[in-house]
Amino acid sequence: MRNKRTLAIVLGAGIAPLLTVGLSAGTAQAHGYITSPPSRQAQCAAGTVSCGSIKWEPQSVEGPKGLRSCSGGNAAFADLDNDAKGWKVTPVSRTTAFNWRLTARHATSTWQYYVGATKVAEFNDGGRQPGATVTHQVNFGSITGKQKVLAVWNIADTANAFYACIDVDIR
Ligand SMILES: [Cu+2]
Repeated sequence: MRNKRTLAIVLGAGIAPLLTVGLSAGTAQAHGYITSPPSRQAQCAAGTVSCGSIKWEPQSVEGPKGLRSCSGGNAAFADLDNDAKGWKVTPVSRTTAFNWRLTARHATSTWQYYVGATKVAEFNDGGRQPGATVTHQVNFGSITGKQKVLAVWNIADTANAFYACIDVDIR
């Protein structure tokens, strides 16, 4: 009994600040990222690669539409632009499922996938609100070998997009 009460007090003290943080993050910084194959920010969050603050908010790589960088232009997330950080490369097939986890389900214009300057896939949601998880089947066509895929989530009702880079070996 005494142990239970102590636990309740500890939890009570711990939950209030967590809720406060959770709510402010929910309104200002909750968005989405690619979980599999593991994107660079997912590898940061999992501790696969050691990173700066991106490890706490892998869903927050937001920047103006039209960028082609892994960090979305965020200096605080510059780790993501560094190709020499030892990112784990995932072997994938010519057609591969990319999975997003959305912590805020923003109305969506398009989802785009680039390898270098080549847009290999685009999915048009026409302004619809996506589910909490989204999966796209991406066909790489004649592109093979080790590649850095840039995935872009273009938001319908803001000027911004979310960015994620995924290191793959297409076989
Ligand atoms: Cu958001």
